[in-house]
Amino acid sequence: MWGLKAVATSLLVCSVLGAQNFPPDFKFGSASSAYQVEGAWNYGDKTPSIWDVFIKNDPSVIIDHSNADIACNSFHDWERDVEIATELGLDYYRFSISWPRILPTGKQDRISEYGMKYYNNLIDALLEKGIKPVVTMYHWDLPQALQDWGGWLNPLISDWFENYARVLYSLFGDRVKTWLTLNEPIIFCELSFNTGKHAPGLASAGEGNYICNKNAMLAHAKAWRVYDKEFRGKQGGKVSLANQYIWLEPRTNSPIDVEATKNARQLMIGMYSHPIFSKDGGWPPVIERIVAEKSKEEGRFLSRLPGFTQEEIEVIKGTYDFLGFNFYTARAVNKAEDGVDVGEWPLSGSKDLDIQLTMNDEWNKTDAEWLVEYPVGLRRLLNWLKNEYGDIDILITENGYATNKTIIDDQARVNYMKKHLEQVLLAINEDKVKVRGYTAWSMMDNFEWCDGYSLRFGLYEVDFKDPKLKPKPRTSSHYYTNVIKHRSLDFDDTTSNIITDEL
Ligand code: PNW
Repeated sequence: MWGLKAVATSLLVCSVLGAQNFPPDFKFGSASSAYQVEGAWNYGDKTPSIWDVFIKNDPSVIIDHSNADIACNSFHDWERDVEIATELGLDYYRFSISWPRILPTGKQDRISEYGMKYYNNLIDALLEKGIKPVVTMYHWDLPQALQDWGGWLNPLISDWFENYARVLYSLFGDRVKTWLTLNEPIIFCELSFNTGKHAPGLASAGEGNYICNKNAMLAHAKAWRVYDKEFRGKQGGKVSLANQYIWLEPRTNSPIDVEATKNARQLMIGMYSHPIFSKDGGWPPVIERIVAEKSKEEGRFLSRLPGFTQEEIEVIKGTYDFLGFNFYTARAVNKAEDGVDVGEWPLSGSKDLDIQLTMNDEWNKTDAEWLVEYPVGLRRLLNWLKNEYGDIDILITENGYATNKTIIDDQARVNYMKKHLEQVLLAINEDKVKVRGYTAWSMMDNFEWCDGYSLRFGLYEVDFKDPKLKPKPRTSSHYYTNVIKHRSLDFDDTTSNIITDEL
């Protein structure tokens, strides 16, 4: 109930939070990815991606033994997706292009008519509604044809990716002005090659993930450079990548844990950002040194972390027009006691650094095992990034909340979104971090990788048993529509009224 005390507290909260309005040019979007929504896995000349093959080989890799053969049926029902994006009032819609749908061999020898038509339709329809397309080139669905040649472990992948990027710029760059090369390389390198839980499931902890990391940095850089050299002049867009950052804080104030946390941030954030965004480029020096020492102790002549040549460092350094990242969660860091098994996730490098990443009991749990809520971490992260890499324009490319139930009145998601947006506002207004936009993951429930359809992130609910697959708006969709409409967190709204912890 709104007692006097609650009202007073809320006024206090408002004044402490400062202005509740977003800058007039701040942009709001929502996101999806090809594999998670499109379905039509073998339509026309599309060839299988590594995820198609991974699941078909062993359906038990997905918790509910489901697959994404149909998913949200977005390939056939893109008009419905545009309608939802319009209903939400989005400034932009972030979606990804399926590499094997547009280039069935993975190479440039054949461009699919079906693929071109689908993405052209989607892009044109969005633009007609005044919604900008923000396009991810790679959201984990590598053509199996390229996996057969080694995929992310083959150094040639960066050239294959450069060619793929060139195709995308020439086909769609007249209308797409914001590109994200890779989605969360840390996740596709770690989960594919460290734990092996993601396609192609080739666990080789402490090796494969580092090789993938290097190749991913080069792939991103080459795609950015092609744009810069061949397309920027006539197309005038911007290119970056969508990294995954988990905010890390020391478990205790002991100098040992504080030091461990500094190193852990270089592992979690730096390995995918230092080569691109730092002044010096290359690997974070501390990680390069520690992995080299460990490798030597193991009797190896070569570090498990492959080095960059000076030329590679220069190729990668500065390949950004803004900084994009996905934010969901946080971990506490402590130095592992001798002999303690630090576990396999989130990072195989935890073993190299002798650190443990754990959850803090004070952070709210969600239905996703890995997702604990720590919105303050987002503001701290934004400040850390500004200190570490400079005053770069930032786009939050994903942020979202999971439930394992179908639930229309998703107050918990509304709360999560509101608390994160409050921290974004504080970072903009108080800390002067240049956050330019926020992306809600996800526009509608979709295929949540190894969690199948058991975890839901959507602003719209999808009943996957209903052949029509008609999404229903959740309370969070009304809330987000209001935020976008008012460009503020301060509005009177009964459909998405929030009971926050403070009240
Ligand atoms: C992201 N973590 O994955 C992906 O970009 C989406 O495709 C996915 O659906 C969404 O977030 C929700 O899971 C993540 O462990 C995977 O911190 C793992 C983590 C974060 C994001």
